Amino acid sequence: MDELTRRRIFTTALLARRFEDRVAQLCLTGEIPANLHLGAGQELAQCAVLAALRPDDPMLYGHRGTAYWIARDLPLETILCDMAYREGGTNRGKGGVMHVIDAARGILGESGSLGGNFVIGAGVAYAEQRLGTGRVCIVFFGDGSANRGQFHEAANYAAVARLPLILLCENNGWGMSVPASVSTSVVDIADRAAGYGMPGIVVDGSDIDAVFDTVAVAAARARAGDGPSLIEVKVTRLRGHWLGDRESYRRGASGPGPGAGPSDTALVDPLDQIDPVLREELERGFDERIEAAVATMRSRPVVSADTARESVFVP
Ligand SMILES: Cc1ncc(C[n+]2csc(CCOP(=O)(O)OP(=O)(O)O)c2C)c(N)n1
Ligand SMILES: [Mg+2]
Repeated sequence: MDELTRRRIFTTALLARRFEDRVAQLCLTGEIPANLHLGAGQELAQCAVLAALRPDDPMLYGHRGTAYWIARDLPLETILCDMAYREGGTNRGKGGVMHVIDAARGILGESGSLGGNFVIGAGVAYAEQRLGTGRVCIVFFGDGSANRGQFHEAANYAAVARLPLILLCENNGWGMSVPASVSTSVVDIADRAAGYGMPGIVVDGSDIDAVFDTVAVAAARARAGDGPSLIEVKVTRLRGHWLGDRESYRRGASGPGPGAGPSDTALVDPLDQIDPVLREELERGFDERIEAAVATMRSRPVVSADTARESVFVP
């Protein structure tokens, strides 16, 4: 990876962290009525993954964080307008935090019903293959979501049809308050790839070189017509499942506690690997950018109920 790419990955991940901290404040004061799933701890891996792909490769993202969109250069004010249900969002403010969609940037959305992404992603990959675009579709999902039935359907068909698809699991060891050890049959989700005849690779999410290289290999393979890959990135969820999560299951004696899932004391922030002097340089101007975006969001009207029937497809 060249130094420019490394800087971009660091900058995007740092911006996502700072931005989400500000969004969290706006949620707590009620200005943004979002059910926010903080990406803290997972941003660096997400940004390294996307840096290894082309900017127009279609992606179905997971629900954790905003780095996916920031990495695709979606303006912060657009994201805020989506979250605050205001005009100026990608969906004219109708989608909220879960449904940010910008097809030109390859941002195709997510399925609020976990698992939907797998089959939609396989369909997108099928379309790219048929159209001969050379694009690779990536589907981000969590370890908990890997237990959905659609994972099986999509993985099997993608392998059979040699679809240009990357299944990218962000394994943070948790599905809400449930540790992976009591919900998932394998320690490494990537082991499941063998059952579908595709490569399955485990990679440390804090090692951005390893993440970047692994995704680059999978993308080259997909573009060459050799089919899908399953990549499992081991990541740390530094915060609760969502903003309002008190995490008693992590801290209290009643929860699964250390051993079953990541314990509080074991948590290491991947952003701490960035040299403090470099970090300060990269973060310069962040607060001004974020506050300008907040001001723009506040200046936009809340989406009117009168528009509710627009853009609705009725056969
Ligand atoms: C079909 C379905 N079941 C349950 C939920 C509620 N839900 C939202 S996030 C989540 C946890 C998912 O865990 P994981 O896939 O590991 O992602 P993480 O939150 O850890 O990033 C659950 C159960 C949902 N959205 N859809
Ligand atoms: Mg998880």
